[in-house]
Amino acid sequence: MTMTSTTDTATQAGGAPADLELDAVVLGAGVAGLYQLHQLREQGLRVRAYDRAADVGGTWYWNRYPGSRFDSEGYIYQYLFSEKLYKDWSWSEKFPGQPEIERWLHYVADTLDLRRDIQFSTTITGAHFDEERNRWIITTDRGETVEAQFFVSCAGMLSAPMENIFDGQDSFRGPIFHTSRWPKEPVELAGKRVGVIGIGATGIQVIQTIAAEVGHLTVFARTPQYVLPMKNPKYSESDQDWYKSRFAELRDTIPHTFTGFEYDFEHAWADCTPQRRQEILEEIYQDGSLKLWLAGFGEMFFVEEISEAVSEFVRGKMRDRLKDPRLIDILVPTDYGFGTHRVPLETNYLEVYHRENVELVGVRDNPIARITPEGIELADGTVHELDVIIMATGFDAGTGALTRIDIRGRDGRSLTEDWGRDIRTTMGLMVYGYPNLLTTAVPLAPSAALCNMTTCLQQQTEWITDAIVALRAEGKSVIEPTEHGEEAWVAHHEETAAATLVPRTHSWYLGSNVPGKPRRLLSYIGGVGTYRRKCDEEAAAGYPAFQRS
Ligand code: NA7
Repeated sequence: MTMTSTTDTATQAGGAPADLELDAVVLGAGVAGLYQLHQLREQGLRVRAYDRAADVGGTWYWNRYPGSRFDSEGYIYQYLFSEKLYKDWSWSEKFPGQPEIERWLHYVADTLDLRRDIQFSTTITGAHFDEERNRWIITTDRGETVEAQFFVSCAGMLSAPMENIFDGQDSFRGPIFHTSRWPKEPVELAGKRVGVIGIGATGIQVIQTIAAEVGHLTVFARTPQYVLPMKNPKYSESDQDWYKSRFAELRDTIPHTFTGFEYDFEHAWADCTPQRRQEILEEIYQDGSLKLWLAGFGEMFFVEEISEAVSEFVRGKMRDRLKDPRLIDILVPTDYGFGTHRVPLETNYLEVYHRENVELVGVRDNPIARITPEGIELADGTVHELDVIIMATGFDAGTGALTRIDIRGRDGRSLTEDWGRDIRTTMGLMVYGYPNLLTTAVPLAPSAALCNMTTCLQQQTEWITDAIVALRAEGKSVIEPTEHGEEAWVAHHEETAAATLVPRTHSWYLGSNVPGKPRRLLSYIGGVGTYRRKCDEEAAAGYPAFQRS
């Protein structure tokens, strides 16, 4: 793509001219990046978004694997800043699939005329803060240099795939696909021997979708997952009118609930008889949504015996469907609590394992040793021969998108090194030592885990816009966290996390899926509504956790 009329020539620290000078560079053109670009442009900033992808969509551009769909209701995943933008789009079902979600983001980009300020198929490879001139010097894989006052990351919490993790991957004779790098061209799976590694939210969607199509499916399962059945009704015009008529109510409530969904914790365990508790669990389970996790009994996140009781309820449901003791042993969790790890929704997923052409291989005690030309070899030497391998192996969550870029702040400090030692941010919005780097979907804010992403991303991008506008209005040019401000937020985050059972799990929530990653609960767990209030108070008080000059 060539540069547009916003091109200017600037001079870098080293004397070489930059190709483009901007007020702000936005990293990413997904749910957050599109809205951030729109907001900053509306404020009159010269701004450009960059994305590695060939089009808009972010997560919904990349995750085009079979069965990819929302676990959030479509009508709460939308932007709430414009009633017209909201109402002019109609979902065809409650939990839409990736193709429809991608079309929705195209609709947003078209309606807001965003593409003219997005440079696609471009990877930002470096961003260095020039302390003399208070400018970010940003480089791309196309050899361009862009200079900007603000660098705003909208790179997504789950966008850095764990894709090259097994010995011998290159030796495999067939194709290997990571789910979030699924090709746009159709992939022929019919009749093939397909292996899926991973049974997280992604693996489950893939497995339940392709089982009937492939010749033989081998699922490699390590940590068992609690799952909840999804009820996904198709929407008629009157259903669409119904949810659209709730626009004002949704706009006024969703941003303030504990998880940014339309529902909130309604019941107190202590107030109910044992029979009533079972009735409530059953009622919520029948909703076919994430409600049992995000709007059941809030005490299950804090009190071990309540966690155990709710976990046992879900285990019972899973056992009833699985029947076979061997399947139950591999697939039903027993050593961590329901909801302390992302809960996937599924459709006939457990029943897949009763199919003749599906084989479940437990790799907890007999791990995957390597990939060979023929297939997957386990530690005991067993080889599973395959034609295609699908890696549903997850992401380097929260930090990976930025640590894979060479980002340098004050005194040349490296974000990759800093977060390699300890993952810290100020409210998930900035990092100490990195002036004018504003962040969404990074650790220590309520994103991805226990948050409806669009709710959180709208709030964060709006906070960032307000912070930039306030700074400029006061004739200042630099904002950065104070050391004390960051310390206080990290301490608050830790205290909030430690009060819950969530840090006891091993998953991407804690970064424990990435070798060597410092362990910390990545998402803030004090609640979306509470987080918003704290961010608003910070701004209203004149940004005391930040230094502005
Ligand atoms: P997840 O939830 O991180 O799941 C990754 C899966 O891959 C999980 O079952 C892992 O098992 C498995 N995995 C990873 N490495 C291995 C090895 N070496 N051997 C066997 N199994 C392995 O990623 P998803 O993409 O499913 O979901 C990420 C988020 O995207 C999800 O939470 C939603 O918010 C959307 P493990 O659990 O580590 O034993």
